[in-house]
Amino acid sequence: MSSIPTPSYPQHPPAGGRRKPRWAATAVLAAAALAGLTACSSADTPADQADAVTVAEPWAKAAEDGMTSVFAEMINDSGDEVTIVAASSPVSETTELHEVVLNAGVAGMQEKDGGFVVGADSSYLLEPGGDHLMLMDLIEPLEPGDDVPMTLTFDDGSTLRFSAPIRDFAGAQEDYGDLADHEESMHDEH
Ligand SMILES: [Cu+2]
Repeated sequence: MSSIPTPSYPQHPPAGGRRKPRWAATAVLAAAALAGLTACSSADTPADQADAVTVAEPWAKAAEDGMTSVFAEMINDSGDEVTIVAASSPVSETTELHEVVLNAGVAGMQEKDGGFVVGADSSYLLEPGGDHLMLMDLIEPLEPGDDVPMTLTFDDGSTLRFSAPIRDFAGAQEDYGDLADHEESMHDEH
């Protein structure tokens, strides 16, 4: 390890990758995760991802049973990217982070790979026809006028709670035409 071979292609020198190898970034992330786990008081951890995010204009689509969606704008006021990796609610058996994708021209839903990444000083919109929080296997009907308690979990382990008022929503029915298929396929996996 005392000598470094001369690069065969000096016109293509190794770029930033050599100075900041991938494992260094991983180590930093691991350290951040540990810090998040050991420091439980939010007052002591201003760097918590949850503390950087404000949830604006949340709402949930009214539903009798089955599955429905929660929408909001998530605003990141910090200079660092944050990632929402999970969500939960007491009104549903499971909650997933979904995106809408086209499969052979047909809109369908699937879990968002890697979660919802909110860039530094940016916002991330959850809206009908786009990304959303999917409440699956509702435990109780969601009636307009009530609120849905939601919890978001970030990849540093921090959590953010908010309430989503329930609204009737008649738009974007084309999205919900796929819900039956989606629900069936989800149940098939169980
Ligand atoms: Cu969905």
